[in-house]
Amino acid sequence: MREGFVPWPEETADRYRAAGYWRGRPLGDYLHEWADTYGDAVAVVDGDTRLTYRELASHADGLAVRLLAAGLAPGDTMLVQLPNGWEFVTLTLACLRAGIAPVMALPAHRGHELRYLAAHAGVTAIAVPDRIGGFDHQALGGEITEVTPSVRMLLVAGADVDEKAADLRALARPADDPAAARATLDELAPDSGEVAVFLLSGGTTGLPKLITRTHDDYEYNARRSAEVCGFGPDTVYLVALPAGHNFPLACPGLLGALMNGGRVVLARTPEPGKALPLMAAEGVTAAAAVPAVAQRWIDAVAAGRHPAPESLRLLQVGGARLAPEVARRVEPLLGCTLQQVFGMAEGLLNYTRLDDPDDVKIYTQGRPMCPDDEILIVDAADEPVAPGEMGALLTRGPYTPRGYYRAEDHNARSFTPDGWYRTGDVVRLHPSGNLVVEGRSKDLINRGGEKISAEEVENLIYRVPGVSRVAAVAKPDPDLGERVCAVVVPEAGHQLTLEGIRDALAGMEVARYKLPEHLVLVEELPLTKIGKIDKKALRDIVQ
Ligand code: J2J
Repeated sequence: MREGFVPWPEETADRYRAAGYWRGRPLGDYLHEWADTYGDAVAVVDGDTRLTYRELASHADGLAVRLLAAGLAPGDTMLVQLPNGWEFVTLTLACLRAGIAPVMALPAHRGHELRYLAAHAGVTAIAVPDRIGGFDHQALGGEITEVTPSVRMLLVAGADVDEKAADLRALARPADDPAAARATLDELAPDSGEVAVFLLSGGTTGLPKLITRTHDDYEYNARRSAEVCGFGPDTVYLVALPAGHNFPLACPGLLGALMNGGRVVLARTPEPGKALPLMAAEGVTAAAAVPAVAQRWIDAVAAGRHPAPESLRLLQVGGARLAPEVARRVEPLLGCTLQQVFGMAEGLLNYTRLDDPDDVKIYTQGRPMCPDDEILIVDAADEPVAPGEMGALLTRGPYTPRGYYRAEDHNARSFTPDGWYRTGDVVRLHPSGNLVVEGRSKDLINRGGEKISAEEVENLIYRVPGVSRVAAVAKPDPDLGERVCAVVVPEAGHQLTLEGIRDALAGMEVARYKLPEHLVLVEELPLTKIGKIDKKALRDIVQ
């Protein structure tokens, strides 16, 4: 077992195996089973590129054996920062085949995030695109390769690959001897209890935490989600959110679609002008969106800019609070079933069911997908609240890990001694048995589903000259739900501006979505009785 991974207790693991949640097979093991079952059906659509199930398996095998031939080994870790495209899907499957665990970075991440992730996970390889828009990801990948001693390989997906890098597209073709490649990979198959992928935590700490998802737990995550969502061979699933997010990856996501012989359609952007015509052209039946995206799709249809895609049957919405006024418009305007999803990369998934009554679909965030998901709603003393009262949500279950990777101190705070994960969400039980998310106790900003740690932003702003004290808080926003607001006490004689702070952070190579979008200058920060910064008072000030 990988050092730094926190296992489930043995008796609990036995129970999950006996109940059939954990099947004891690594995820990569399923690839050829899918290819044998669905053969020439199209598995992946990315612009003009279409891969059948057979092609997907042979490309992934070819890539996997070439990665191993280049010196990577089972048990290695790879930092993956790729946009939504066939290369992402093929590389992820190749990694699963070879027992290399991808660390799912976002295309929006920059040097600040990537350097830390590469070092913390001790990655041996980095995969990036050549460029996206004006940004040279290849150059940044090269810099990180140089400063991270463990990195042995830089893979670049694109038309313009430097000599120093390996050309991902060229490596992702069938092996010279497919049968031998398959046999080698079958032989090397990792144990199903090993880490299959590392997801990034929404994070409340100064630095993002890595979430270990094993082959056993992640396979169940996608399989059970697909069951709840009714995925089958006729499913055409749109990946419009960044594919490395848990939601579009495995809830049921692209993995859930592939497990069932469905088709995965990759969109580079969720913009209505691109995503809605793509859905119509490809006959998309199911899609996942954050509320901000769902709202834009609904508005575009309501304004007559695009027709609702006729094929769409299911819209999953999650990642942030969905206002009932928006929820109510989904079915009439988009002509599909709304499913609310209250999920987390740390595990627990709550879904409203497809046949739930309207008031459940509109006013609740669903219920756990697994009979063995345990939930507790507790007060400040960790005592259960009365049914229907608000409280902090704790959870354990067959796809909720017992700790973050290499984060002992933090784990002591985020998990109880009995292994309950403290979600940081404040919820209440609806009479229907579903959960309603009422708020959160964790200190983060949820910007259109993208989670930003207040502490991380504060630490960065403290490095800006002229800042005496700072607190980052969420400012409510009609489009994104929340945006980052920096409340700053300037040092005497310093003129601070929002632009100046944003430029300073951009200079530290911080992902753009984390930069503050509002600035409030104050003479002092309000404190609680015990002398901590009073975030609640600040949120009231910046409303
Ligand atoms: C309110 N808050 C929500 C919801 C998540 C599916 C869907 C979402 C995520 C995700 C995910 C919410 N209403 N419907 O991984 O597989 C907030 C909560 C939660 C946090 C988790 C998936 N759905 N949230 O958003 O790891 O605060 O996962 O704890 O990014 O998002 O964030 P994340």
